[in-house]
Amino acid sequence: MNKERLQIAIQKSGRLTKQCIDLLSNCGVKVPIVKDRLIASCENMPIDIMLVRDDDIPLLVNEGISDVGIVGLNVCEEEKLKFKKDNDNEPFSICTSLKYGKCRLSFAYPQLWNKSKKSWSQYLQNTTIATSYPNLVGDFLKKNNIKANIVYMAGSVEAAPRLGKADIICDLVSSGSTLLANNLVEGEIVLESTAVLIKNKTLSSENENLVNRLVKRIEAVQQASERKYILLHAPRKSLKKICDILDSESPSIMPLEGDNDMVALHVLCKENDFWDIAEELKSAGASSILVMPVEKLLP
Ligand code: PRT
Ligand code: ZN
Repeated sequence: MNKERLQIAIQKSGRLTKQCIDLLSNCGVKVPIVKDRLIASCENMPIDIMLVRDDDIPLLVNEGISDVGIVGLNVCEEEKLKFKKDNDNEPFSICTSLKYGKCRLSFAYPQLWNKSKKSWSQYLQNTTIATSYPNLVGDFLKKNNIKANIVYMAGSVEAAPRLGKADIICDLVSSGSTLLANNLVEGEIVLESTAVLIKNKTLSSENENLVNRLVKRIEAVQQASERKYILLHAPRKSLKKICDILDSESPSIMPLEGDNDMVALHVLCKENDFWDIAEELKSAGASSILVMPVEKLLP
């Protein structure tokens, strides 16, 4: 392995893979991914991408085999608790949170669970809980003074109550349809998660600089993805109202040749879902509304 190049570990094949590759590519890290290859070398920057299972990423980063990694906060926090238990020191650090891989680690109860008990903590008391995240669940129970038995399952956690392996589960939820299909009801949330960028604690100064540059690029790409560039024509008399709807600090306003009543307005809008705003703008007299994506936004 070439230690002069920054090693970034991402998930080889799973829910985070495509978004990781797209994000890196939008940050100018061009990576030719070759099927079944463990390492892909970036053509235009001193960066190599390691394609591995997501569960291995925290360990690879902690040991410095990989300098940086992208992994779900759920995996990151579970592994952090494991490291702390074994070594009692803080391992890798989180550089920035990403906007994808959104989910939550939640308890889920069978729909017919005894409803006479009052609070969620009473629900959990003395139960058997199946989960792939025993450290996060154990930590949560301890902080809330709950005594329960944790059963580790690597997958198909949602089947545990039906199989008689556990009373309750604690698993990742996004749309909730898996719980519904298994007659389970979501309860207390242990952790809200997105993908995060993590880094080794002792990087060389060159690699530290490269990671800082990468984080700045990621932030620029992520900010841009939440913005739209709007061009529209507005009646001069409705300008104040239209600017209020757009919630913009400083729109550019230009005259329209041969029309004294109308102006052209250019503005960066924070609203990603533009439909509601577009209807309001129309009612306020705006016309020729053009909505464009923003690729990068540098402060
Ligand atoms: O092979 P490898 O070990 O790399 O992958 P993996 O199978 O362990 O992970 P993968 O690809 O399933 O997920 C990678 C990461 O995506 C997770 O660690 C989370 O950070 C994030 N993520 C986001 C999710 C979900 N959403 C998600 N819904 N991971 C898993 N799920 C599963 C969940 O476990 C449950 O089975 O989807 C089901 C629930 O989904 P809903 O939509 O029915 O609620
Ligand atoms: Zn995994």
